[in-house]
Amino acid sequence: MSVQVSAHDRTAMTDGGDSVPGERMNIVIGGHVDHGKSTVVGRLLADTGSLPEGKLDAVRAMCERTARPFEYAFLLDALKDEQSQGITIDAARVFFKTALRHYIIIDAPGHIEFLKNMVTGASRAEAALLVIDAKEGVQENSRRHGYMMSMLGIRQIAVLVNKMDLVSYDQQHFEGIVKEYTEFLAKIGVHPACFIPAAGRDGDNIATHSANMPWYKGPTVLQALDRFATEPPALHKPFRMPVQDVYKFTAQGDDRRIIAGTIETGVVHVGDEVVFYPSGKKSKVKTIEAFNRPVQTEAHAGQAAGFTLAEQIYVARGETAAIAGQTKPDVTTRVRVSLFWLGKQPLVKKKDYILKLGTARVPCRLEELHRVIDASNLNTSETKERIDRHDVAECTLKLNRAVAFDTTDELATTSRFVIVDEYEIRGGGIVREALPDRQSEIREKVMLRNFKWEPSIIAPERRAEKYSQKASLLLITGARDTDRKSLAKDLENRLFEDGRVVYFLGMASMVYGVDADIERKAENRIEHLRRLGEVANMMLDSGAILIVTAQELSQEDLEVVRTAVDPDRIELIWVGDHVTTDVSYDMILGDNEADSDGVDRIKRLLQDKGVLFRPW
Ligand SMILES: Nc1nc2c(ncn2[C@@H]2O[C@H](COP(=O)(O)OP(=O)(O)OP(=O)(O)O)[C@@H](O)[C@H]2O)c(=O)[nH]1
Ligand SMILES: [Mg+2]
Repeated sequence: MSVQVSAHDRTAMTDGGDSVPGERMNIVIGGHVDHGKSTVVGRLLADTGSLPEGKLDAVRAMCERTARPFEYAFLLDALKDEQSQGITIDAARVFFKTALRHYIIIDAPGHIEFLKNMVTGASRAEAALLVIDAKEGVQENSRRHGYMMSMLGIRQIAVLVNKMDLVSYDQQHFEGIVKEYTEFLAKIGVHPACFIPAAGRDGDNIATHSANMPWYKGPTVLQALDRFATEPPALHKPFRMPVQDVYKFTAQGDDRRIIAGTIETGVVHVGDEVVFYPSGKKSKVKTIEAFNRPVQTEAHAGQAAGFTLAEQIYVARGETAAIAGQTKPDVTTRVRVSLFWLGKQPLVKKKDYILKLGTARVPCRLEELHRVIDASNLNTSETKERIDRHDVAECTLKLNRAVAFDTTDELATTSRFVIVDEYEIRGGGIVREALPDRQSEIREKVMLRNFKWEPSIIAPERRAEKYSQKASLLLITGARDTDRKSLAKDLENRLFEDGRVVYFLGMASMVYGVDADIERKAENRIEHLRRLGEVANMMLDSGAILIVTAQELSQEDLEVVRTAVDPDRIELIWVGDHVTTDVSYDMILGDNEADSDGVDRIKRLLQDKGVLFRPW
């Protein structure tokens, strides 16, 4: 029997399942502070004989030495200390087993840890234990945790009414709590499997039935756990694998890449046609690369996997792999979500946050707030202008670029996200609905174009290596009276002299050529930009650096171009002291800087961004 408490595992390459034989189940334990979560877990370990030799005695002796009363919760601390060796533990995972299966209990010490674990954790919980102190009764966090569990899709819940010794094992008292909490949970759609009167400290109804509560005929905690159904791996669902990393073979002349990630749902076979979203690029699976496993022809939900593709397409971390013909993920920059906010600072409009969904990380903003719910009492407000700590909100988020995801009704796992503020996770939730954005129509076209794209036998890296540059689009924009064109031409000349593959594309060349069939009217602006994006995309595919000038590009204009051209390959330079639009730029050149100094500065920017490879 192994017992282990470890920092929760975020490495991509660990396999979700195969190392321990037999069935496994992840359980999360929640409840108000001090209601006895850790005690219950410690007791479960002790009573199932899952502790390392002598551990219990050692902790008891330590308590005696320090004249402290023994606590089962100390067992967990002792196990943690043993294993952590300096790394911060954010969610303790405790292992034990019954005759039926192996369990991993996640004693998430707070909301944030719980959220992290459910959304980004290696071991997502399938079931939950909610602990309520019999004497204190249902408290704020008993409700909040219940809400969060239900929101994140945990359907199997057992409620432990703990510390029954403090209420003289009274059945009426127990029934009162059952009634109150059942009513609350029913309002949020949760129907617990059972309520168990228990005393964690003394082991009543934990592993064995308690003589103190002969009136209780239901299951012990262990029995309740064994009655939970394991979720079968989601094999029958559409295939989804968020791309974690792309590894390149380093052998000479070998330009294959391994697309790696953890498969969330479904199965992939060699020969399957995979499509990557948001780009819509597709290729066939050539080989499935196993990590420390024999070569295989399929990989399935729960596994960390990698595959190589028949054609060399450019795929990056953050995209999601799906299989052609199966239900597609949604792709958009506007989502209606339910989220939990845990930050000290409220979530407000006009402020940038980072949304992490699957392996994608995108800046986002709160666009509209539809409803705010206080999860501790279910009070609702439709007039609040911000989301305070512990609020649950229904709102619309606007993302800085499109991501692929599923709605919670379609595929729960790929609908979950967290929100990062100031480098810390401060909230999270689920996507309820994909909303259209202004690029929806273009995006459809681009996805089809990518789907149909004739891949080159020359991989992008080969061109990059040959030309010592990363293909890029430089958009030079600014207010009406700024001289962008001379700057662009000087830059083109300079880069050309340096031996770069570079081209300046004048707007007139577009307007009277590719755009000859559409008038220069405001309502055609998006179509002009789409075509510009398509031309740029081809030039970039050929490995070139393309320079384009345009007057007063707005953020929306940029987003249209970014729909057609990989956003990582665009640099935007604003010329002029005054920024007259809302566009986000990579560099600004003042009124008097658009000269040869300006060209130098742009060159440096391109070197810093890795567009121009430095000569050493
Ligand atoms: N009387 C009594 N006290 C208990 C029982 N179970 C736990 N306690 C006590 O309740 C206190 C809190 O227990 P913990 O297990 O640390 O509670 P927790 O929920 O893990 O607390 P946090 O992790 O701080 O939120 C400790 O002093 C325990 O000894 C019980 O069945 N009866
Ligand atoms: Mg605890």
